[in-house]
Amino acid sequence: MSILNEISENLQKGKAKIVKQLVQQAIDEKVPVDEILNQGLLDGMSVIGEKFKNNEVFVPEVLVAARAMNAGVELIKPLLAAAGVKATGRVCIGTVRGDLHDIGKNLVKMMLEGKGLEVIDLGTDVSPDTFVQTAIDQNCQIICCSALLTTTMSEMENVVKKATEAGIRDKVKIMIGGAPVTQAFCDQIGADCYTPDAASAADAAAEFCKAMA
Ligand code: B1M
Repeated sequence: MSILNEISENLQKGKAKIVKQLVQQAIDEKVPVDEILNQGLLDGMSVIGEKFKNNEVFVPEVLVAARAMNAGVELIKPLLAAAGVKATGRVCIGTVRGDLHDIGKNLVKMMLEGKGLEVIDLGTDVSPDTFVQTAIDQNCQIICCSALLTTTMSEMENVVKKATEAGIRDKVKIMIGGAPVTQAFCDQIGADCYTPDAASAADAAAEFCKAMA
């Protein structure tokens, strides 16, 4: 098995310590850093994403896989910058105003990072102003909003309205999700995309960024 396959396999098993050792070995063996990222770490995370989508693995497995990915990414981050490897897009994400649930939002964040996107995590209880101002200041292609309460999902409509008022609606995609959110609600508020789970959100975000590149 090649070292890149070994990285991918061990990442899928959540073996952070081994992933870190293997990534260091690959660096020492002068494996190109973009290959370590794409064919090792991101490959492993995308397998986990698919399995999560198909209910073959669950939240704990995703969390340990993401921890293993981060252990590897930490080692190659400085090398990626030096090699001029750029993120494929930039996204800001948060749970909407009044809502403190962040487990799903964090999963979406990990899956987005697993697609090679740069993610600005605004945390929870995020106002429409903060979403929109961050997208402007940080040049984000996508705003990702999560909501778990029926009482807070209406804040997503306020994000769409704020983006329109700020004149960035044609430049930024607005993606929404969370347990009470539906496609019908997405259509009703004029957001760009609803996805039911974290892995589909990451797939859709990667597609948007590719189309906007
Ligand atoms: Co709260 N809570 N909670 N809670 N909580 C729910 C959501 C609830 C359904 C429980 C219930 O009554 N059965 C209910 C909401 C009812 C409703 O609105 N219809 C509820 C309530 C009422 C409350 C409080 C109001 C309770 C109170 O204080 N009286 C309060 C609200 C606080 C606030 O936010 N202001 C509250 C508080 C809390 C805790 C703090 C205790 C804790 C949150 C801890 C944390 O997040 N750090 C908590 C929890 C854990 C839950 C439950 C049990 C689990 C939620 C969760 O994390 N699920 C939940 C009941 C349940 O769902 N069984 C409940 C796992 C997570 C992986 O799923 O977030 O749906 P989820 O994410 C999924 C998808 O939805 C999707 O991807 C993920 C998986 O792939 N997804 C996206 C999420 N965001 C996305 C964005 C995307 C795309 C996909 O694109 C951008």
